[in-house]
Amino acid sequence: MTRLSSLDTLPDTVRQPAYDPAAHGTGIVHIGLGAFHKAHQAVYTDDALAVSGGDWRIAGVSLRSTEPARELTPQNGLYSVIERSATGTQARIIASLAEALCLQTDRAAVLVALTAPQTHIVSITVTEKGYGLDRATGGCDPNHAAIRADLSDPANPQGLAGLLVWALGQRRSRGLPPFTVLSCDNLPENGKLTRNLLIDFARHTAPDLVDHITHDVAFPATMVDRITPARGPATLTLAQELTGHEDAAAIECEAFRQWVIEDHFPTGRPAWEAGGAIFVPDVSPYEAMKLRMLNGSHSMLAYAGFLSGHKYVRDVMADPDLAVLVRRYLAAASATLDPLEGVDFDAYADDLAERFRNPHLGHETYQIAMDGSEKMPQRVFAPALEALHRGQSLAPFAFATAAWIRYTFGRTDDGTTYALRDPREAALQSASASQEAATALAGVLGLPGLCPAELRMNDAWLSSVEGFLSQMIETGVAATVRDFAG
Ligand code: CS2
Repeated sequence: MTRLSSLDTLPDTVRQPAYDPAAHGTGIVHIGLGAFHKAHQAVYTDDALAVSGGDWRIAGVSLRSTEPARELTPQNGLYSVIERSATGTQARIIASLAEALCLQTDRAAVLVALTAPQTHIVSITVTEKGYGLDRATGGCDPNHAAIRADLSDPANPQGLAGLLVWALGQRRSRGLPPFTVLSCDNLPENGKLTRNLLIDFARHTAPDLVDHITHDVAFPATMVDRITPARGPATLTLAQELTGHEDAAAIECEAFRQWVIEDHFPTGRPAWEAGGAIFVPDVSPYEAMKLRMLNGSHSMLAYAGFLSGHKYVRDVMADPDLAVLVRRYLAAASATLDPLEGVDFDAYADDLAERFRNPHLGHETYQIAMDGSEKMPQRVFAPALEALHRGQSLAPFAFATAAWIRYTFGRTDDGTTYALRDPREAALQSASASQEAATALAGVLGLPGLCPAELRMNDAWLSSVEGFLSQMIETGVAATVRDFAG
């Protein structure tokens, strides 16, 4: 079987790019060339190229892993997206990636791409922990490995903030307009957050750039959505079956996708609306809805589900008690949101439950459980605080928090041990080492920059979390789930 590398020999059943990739130049550098980018922004860009053309292909960059470039380069950037819904499976070939680079091994090419006159946008998916953000100050975290390295050697950047500030400085000194910075990670107000991060980093390394970044660089906010499980060997087999080619870069994801973007691109952008992207003046209500409802319930079901022995999200949804808790969480999270014109939160909740039930998606609870210390603040603590202010029940959020703290113990109900996979793994482990509810609760929630003080000081909140956690320790997570589901 030949390797995918051209569009010439694909079966008709596979959806192919409706444009000639070679006829379009590169206009975007994307940092964080993982499955999510390939399932989301690259697909929207593929649609935009087909409908409106333009020089908007993407130079994809991974900061550390050499794997994406190894997979994509021999395929001329082509790869299959296998879209899986309850009703069918469809392969689609994406041609919007012009090249795949790794900063470690293709440094010169990455720097050239970032400083090229034709680069108008730098988009980002480095996950929450990739930013090196100090949540307490909103600036950069000097203890983050890449921030630390780049603060001490800013001319040789390794991480996101260092790289972008360096490139913006180079462009300015060469008289080139800055690129637009488009964060596509699940962080609240991701545009503003990235802007503050770069301004703070520049304050330390290039104070003369602070004004420039503050006034001349655009950081539109976005809400991104597409459930994209980590790829397994079965994905590659499926890609072969569907396309008739070996495809080392294939990914699979749900059929649904959504992108809401603040329309602030001073030097232009692809016609992403061709793929269904929505442009709005203020993304924050959409972002809050997605982070609190989709991601919040995801985290809750991942911790409670993983600990009670459910490998996949679809298995959690097939457990009637957990399914009740997911619906309850969705309702509680939606009650913390202000009304959003044109959006029905109940219908959104129904759609989410349906998406979580997708029988063809092997989305592991262990994957979602990763990096809890980076996810809990915006997904669970923010709506919990809002519920407190509104006098609403704290129980669903307290339950999710107890499940996360219980997860930091590093063993499931049946005693199986696992790695936490969290950037604050060591701190979490020592905070919960006693495996005793009150101590673990105080230790974990007391970690700096994690849980808002107002919540941490609230007796109703603390006793609710402690109640659930004690029960999880004494009777097991599954029994606590059953009891809470009532
Ligand atoms: C998930 C998200 O892994 C996780 O934490 O909650 O990756 C989720 O699947 C996406 O945000 C969906 O758009």
